Amino acid sequence: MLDISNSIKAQVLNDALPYIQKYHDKIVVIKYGGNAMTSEELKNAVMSDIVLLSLVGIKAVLIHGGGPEINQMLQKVGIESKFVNGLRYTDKETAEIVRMVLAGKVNKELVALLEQHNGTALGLCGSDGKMLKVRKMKGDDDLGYVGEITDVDVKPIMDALNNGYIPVVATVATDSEGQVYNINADTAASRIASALGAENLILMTDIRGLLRDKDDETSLIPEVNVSEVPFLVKQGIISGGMIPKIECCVEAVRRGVQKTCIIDGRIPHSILIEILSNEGIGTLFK
Ligand code: X2W
Repeated sequence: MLDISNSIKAQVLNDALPYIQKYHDKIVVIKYGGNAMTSEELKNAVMSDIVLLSLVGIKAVLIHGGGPEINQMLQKVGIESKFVNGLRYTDKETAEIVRMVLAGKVNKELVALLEQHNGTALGLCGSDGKMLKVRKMKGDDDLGYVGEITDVDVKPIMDALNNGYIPVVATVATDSEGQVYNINADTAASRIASALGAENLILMTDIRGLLRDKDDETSLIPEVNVSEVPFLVKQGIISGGMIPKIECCVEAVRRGVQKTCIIDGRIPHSILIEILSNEGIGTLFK
């Protein structure tokens, strides 16, 4: 524990005041990816940050992934994990396992952790209250039951927020025939943030943000205007797995989310640094 004097503690809190005021009553969507759920300690730090935001009057919505946990479960039952352009090939059996892991395990664990930090959380998935309408994703490759969101009904999330709950959303949904669809959590967070008219969308992952040189963590690009994105892709600075992630940021900004950022969930309390200070952390898209 860092030994800091009481006056510095008071100064830190006082410095946060303008940010608390700016975000008061505003919706902040936090996407917590499975790659950033590396230790219990980190998960606890993330949950306590979210409880703190909620207690100072910020309407925090937690959308989670859980890719590594799905991989583990598939391995246990002897199904091979297959990805096409970063999306999991999802047959009927895999879709059931994805629902079990995301909505059954990861979602309930995060809710329980928030409760342990004295937050009041409500776990939901895309099927609850018909929140996410999905159809089979179209494209060159057949990905099986990977869902594309056609509509978001924000009522279940708004009802939870207006009743003082922190909504925790697993990104699986069912179609009108009851077929389960697997939805990429970044894409879902982007669509949900837009539909909510969120002030901020934060994608928490296991990288510092967008790096000019992917092997050099000090080459972080702190801010990107979404109009520069095609140029950065052409230059190869945005490549591979970063392309779909950044597309989610661009989409959210285009659909009216003021600020979208990719931050490093491995840094303790990165959410608080991002929202309640002028430091910022990671890469901001606007
Ligand atoms: C993802 C859903 C979970 C997710 C999957 O099956 O892994 C698709 O790929 P992370 O931890 O945020 O990667 N869905 C279609 O996105 O989790």
